[in-house]
Amino acid sequence: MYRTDIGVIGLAVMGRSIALNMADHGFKVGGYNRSRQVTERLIEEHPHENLVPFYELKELVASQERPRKFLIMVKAGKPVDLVIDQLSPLLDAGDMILDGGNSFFEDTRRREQQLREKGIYYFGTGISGGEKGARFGPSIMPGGDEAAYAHIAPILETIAAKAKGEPCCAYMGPDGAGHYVKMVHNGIEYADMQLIAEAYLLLKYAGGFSNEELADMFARWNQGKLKSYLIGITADIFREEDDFQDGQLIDYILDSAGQKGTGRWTSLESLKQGVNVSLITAACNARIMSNRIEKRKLAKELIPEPKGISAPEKAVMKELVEQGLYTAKITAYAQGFELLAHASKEYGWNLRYGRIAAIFRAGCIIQAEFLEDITKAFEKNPELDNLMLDSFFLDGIRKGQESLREALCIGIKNGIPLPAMSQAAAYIDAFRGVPAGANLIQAQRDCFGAHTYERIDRDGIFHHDWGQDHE
Ligand code: NBP
Repeated sequence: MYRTDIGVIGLAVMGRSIALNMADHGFKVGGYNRSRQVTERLIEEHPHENLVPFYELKELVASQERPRKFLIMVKAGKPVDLVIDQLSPLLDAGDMILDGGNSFFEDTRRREQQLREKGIYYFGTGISGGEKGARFGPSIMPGGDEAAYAHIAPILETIAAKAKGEPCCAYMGPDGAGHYVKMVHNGIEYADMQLIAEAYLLLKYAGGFSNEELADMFARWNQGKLKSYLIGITADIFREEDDFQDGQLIDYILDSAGQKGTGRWTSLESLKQGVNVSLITAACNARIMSNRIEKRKLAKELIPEPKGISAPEKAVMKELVEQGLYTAKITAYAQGFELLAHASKEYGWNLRYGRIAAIFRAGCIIQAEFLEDITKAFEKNPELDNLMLDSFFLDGIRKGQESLREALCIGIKNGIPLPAMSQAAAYIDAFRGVPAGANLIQAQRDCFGAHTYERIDRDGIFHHDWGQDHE
């Protein structure tokens, strides 16, 4: 009988890539997929001495010593429950199931509790990096029982990406913590991508930069403080020639983007937690607006273009957008990490923010130089309320906010939609404590609903008689 170290259940793009990654690192992997032909195709296309196909779950289970380990890589939602229902009756107390898909953290909490009652350890395991990351080194965010983590750590930490020699995988916290961190990672990814798209709009439509100039500029930015996976691929994208005609592919791609839901989950969760993640929400809304293709065409005819203003010369414009983008990026990460801090308290997870930033440094979509600075900020102060209060990021805001505001003025005057950058400026202003207009809102609430109000000159709760007409 062939012995395996771990079973991978679900051999589509992600499961196949992770299974091969494990096999490359010397782990004996059992591969199982609901549809037999997917397993057969994998073995035919990628034969590997450490990867063995199984066509019956009970045989996959029998191939392991206890505690057995299984990584589920199927579509999030009902399929995960169905696989658990088939697998768990075959297991013993102490065995482990890892869900490596993009499951909703509340589902993970429920499954973890149900399986814990049977003595089975369940790990909601966020995996980022897409197909390439999964194949050659993803960022991995496992959440579950801390003591049991020791059994899966050798496999996960070996196959994870490495940043300065350290694995981009670490124990996140109990039950849904790993999937929560992955959800917020994806939310930040939405904001990051939207900010880059807005920088592109500003440079192309107000600044008049060509694709070649943009490619060079992004490649240079990728040497400095904006250095990141997303900036790097964006530089390459601007250079890519079209497959069908002359010119770059970017100019032939439809201006409408989809979403799978993790950004929306982050946004909904933030409202539940009472945390402002306005850049992530703006990024979700920007994709929603981009989908209204026919309505946008119609409204373009109806609403005249603004008169517009001239942008400054290219060297100045480039600098404004670079600084503005960096400043806005700080606010996006500050919001995302604040949401993690609230969730950590709410769910009792004891998340370690510096460690989270550290495992985002390689393997995942938001990997960036910048994350080193986030780790340092949390090392200096593990209880840091908001990244913008750390001296390094505060300095970034101080230096960059004027550029952000100027870039926004140019964009808004020229009718360029900049929802995420606008939210960054609004967040900085709300954060720095300038009048928020809430005195008037208190007055309105007291006027129409007798909701009472508080005063600046004395303690207590007050109600004013606003006159009968307002009742
Ligand atoms: P998909 O999300 O496309 O799911 C396909 C897999 O799910 C196939 O193996 C399929 O089996 C299996 N499956 C389904 Br659908 N229903 C099932 C059921 N009732 N019982 C058993 N298996 C079932 O695969 P993926 O793109 O590899 O992604 C896997 C997970 O990783 C997802 O949660 C995804 O969100 C997440 N993720 C994906 C990426 C990415 O870049 N693609 C990145 C990060 C995370 P079949 O072959 O029999 O239909």
